[in-house]
Amino acid sequence: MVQMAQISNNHGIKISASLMCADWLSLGNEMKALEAAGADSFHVDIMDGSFVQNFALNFWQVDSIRKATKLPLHVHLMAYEPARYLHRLSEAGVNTIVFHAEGCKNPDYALREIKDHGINAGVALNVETPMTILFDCLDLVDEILFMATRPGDMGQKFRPDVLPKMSKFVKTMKEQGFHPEISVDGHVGGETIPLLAAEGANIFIGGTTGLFTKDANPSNYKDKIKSMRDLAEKNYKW
Ligand code: S6P
Ligand code: MG
Repeated sequence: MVQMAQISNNHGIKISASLMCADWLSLGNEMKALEAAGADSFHVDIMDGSFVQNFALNFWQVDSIRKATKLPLHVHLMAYEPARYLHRLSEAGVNTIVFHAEGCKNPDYALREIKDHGINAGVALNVETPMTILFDCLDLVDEILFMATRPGDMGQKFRPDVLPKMSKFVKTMKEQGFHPEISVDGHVGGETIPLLAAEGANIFIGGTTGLFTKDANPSNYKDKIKSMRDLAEKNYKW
């Protein structure tokens, strides 16, 4: 039975650590340190090499990651026809699947499939993608992920045009009485978090800009997560 997205103001600020950007030669230690430092979830990027010209994590790695933590796994699926991957991701025990609307002929169907597996369902939008792509299925969306860079890579420049896009979207959501979680991925850090939180974002994906910075190591993850969270809490508006 599909659950409809609820109207709620209580999502809370969440900081999700993007594992693609962690030190893969010591991933177990990285995950322990991030968990102890207060990360709310692990962001798991999955790419098909076609929707984006890159590969990130695979199913076996997700299985291992699942065994290593009780924190929620927040999957960002950058792939054509995402419904093909849902069953396997469900077996791996992930908590949220966010897929790209641009790679999907029928977002409505994919959202229902995810929810039927008991998993939170989200849709990611590239900066260029019009919101109208979602208008038939807003009631099914638990989360909207706004890309603030091009999907497929870390370490890119921030796209400021994501801000008016979020603003327009939030206005529409309010008019229609929906309040999905709003996440942002790409160049999320000290300079951008205040702007994104002010547009209604409550989930911040920590990559090379805000969390896995050049000076990052397990002993300073706590300070980095705290400073991301403080900035978000101070500036959050809905
Ligand atoms: C990129 C991917 C992201 C990155 C990370 C980038 O396609 O979806 O999740 O792992 O978030 O962060 P940054 O700060 O390097 O842009
Ligand atoms: Mg991502």
